Amino acid sequence: MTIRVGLIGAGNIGTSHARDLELRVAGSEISVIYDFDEVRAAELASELEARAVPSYQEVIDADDVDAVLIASPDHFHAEQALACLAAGKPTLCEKPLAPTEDDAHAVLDAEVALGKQLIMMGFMRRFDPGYVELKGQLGVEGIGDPLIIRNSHRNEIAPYGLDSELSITNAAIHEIDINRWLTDDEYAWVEVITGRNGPLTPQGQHDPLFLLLKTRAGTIVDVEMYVQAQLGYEVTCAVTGGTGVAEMADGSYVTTARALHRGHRLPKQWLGRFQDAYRLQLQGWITHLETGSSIPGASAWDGFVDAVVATRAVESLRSGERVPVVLPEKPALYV
Ligand code: ISE
Repeated sequence: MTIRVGLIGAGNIGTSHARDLELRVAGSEISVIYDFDEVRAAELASELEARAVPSYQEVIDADDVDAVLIASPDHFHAEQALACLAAGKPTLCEKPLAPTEDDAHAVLDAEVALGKQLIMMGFMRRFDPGYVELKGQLGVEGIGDPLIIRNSHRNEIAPYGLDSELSITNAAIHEIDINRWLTDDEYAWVEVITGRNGPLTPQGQHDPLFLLLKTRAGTIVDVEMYVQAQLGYEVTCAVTGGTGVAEMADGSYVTTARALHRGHRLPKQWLGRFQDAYRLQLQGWITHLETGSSIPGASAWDGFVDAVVATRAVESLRSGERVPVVLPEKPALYV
């Protein structure tokens, strides 16, 4: 059985997903593609022997599309996810579910009203071998309960131009999600601290940003976001547990030590660092569609909670205050 996937958005990540689905994931192919740039859509369609269509709705409605992959710019995700739910098509939606709580809530409400989980969120770090190993170290058999988790997320240059709020809703949202997943916990509050800017930070913006969060069980989580760091793309996560420490530097790279120097090369951006996570996530999604097993990654509920926390973090960035995180009760559909 081959799952025929329709792609909405043929930019960097959409193109990478499409090639993975066509070439490296078992049981899938790309059948229909939409991009606002018609030439780009047509080129990818001809490379993958798919067809390009002039609107995203035509991707969703196509008879030869069994499932939809949303890889458009962030502010289109909610509208397109709602259209997929209305058509009853399973969907892998790139993160975030929406840049704001209200838009994310609308998608959650629509899926709950449908009574069926059709949306999986593209929080691919949940499939990354480094993070999976880190999570495996937690608990009584490993380093105990997580007490403090320290994260850093650095880009060579801001991928979409520097905007401090986008650093939270587009980028730090990965840490918001992965630390919920690592701890199996929700946050009680978030505070965003700004300080001395880097040499490339434009007037009126803040970079780096420091996010401080505490979970309901009391785990302290911090995130250094530095999106104009120049050094390359680097993501790290270090957990201090009750009885030990587990750290993930850039696990996928070989470390060398010579001439009084220890180090490893850095990728330019995330497609290199997380290529296995993206492929494993896609394979997990396709296998779930083929077998009817439960969603193997982040759900619409996760996408909603992450958007709530990001919205509170943006409020903290604006006000300079610590902001409580309050969530509605988890709908039975996700328990
Ligand atoms: C980008 O949108 C991503 O999703 C990457 O994984 C992230 O590391 C990067 O900072 C974001 O801008």
